[in-house]
Amino acid sequence: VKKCALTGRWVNDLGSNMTIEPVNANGDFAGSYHTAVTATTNEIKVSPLQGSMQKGPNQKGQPTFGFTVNWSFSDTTSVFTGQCFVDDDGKEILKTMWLLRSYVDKIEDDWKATWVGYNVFERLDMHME
Ligand code: B9F
Repeated sequence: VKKCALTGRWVNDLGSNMTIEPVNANGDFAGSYHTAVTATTNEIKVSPLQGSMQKGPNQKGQPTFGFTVNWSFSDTTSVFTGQCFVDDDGKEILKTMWLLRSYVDKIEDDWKATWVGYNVFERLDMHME
C-alpha cells in the first residue's frame, strides 16, 4: 500500500499553496504557506510554517500531523491539524481543520478572536518515492 508523505507542494480548496520541506526522523518539518485569501487590505506575503508529524510505532502510512502558520502580513496565527490519506486511486489527500487566532486589543474582544474552518489539500506536483 502506498504511504502518504507530507514533503512537497500542496494546493487546497481555496487555492492556497504550501510547500513542506523534508520531514526529519522525529517527524518535525518546516515549510511555507501562500494563502489565496485574506480578509484585510494587507498585501499577502508567503509565511513560514512549523509542524510535527506522527511517526509512532503503529504508523500504517496515513499519518496525523499538525502545523502552525505565523502570518508574515498580520498579527495572526493559524494552527492546522489533519491526516494524510491515500485514496483508492493512490492519490494523496490532506484532510485538515484549522483555528485562526486574530489579534485583539483588549480582553473584552477575546470572544470574537478565534476563527475555525476546514481545508482539503491535494498534491501540486508528483512526489518521487
Ligand atoms: O485573513 C486573515 C487575517 C487575519 C487578521 C486579519 C486578516 C489572514 C489570512 C488567513 C488565511 C486563512 C485561510 N487560508 C487558507 O488557506 S488560514 C485558514 C484558511 N485556509 C479577519 C480577522 C481574522 C481573520 C480575518 Fe483576519
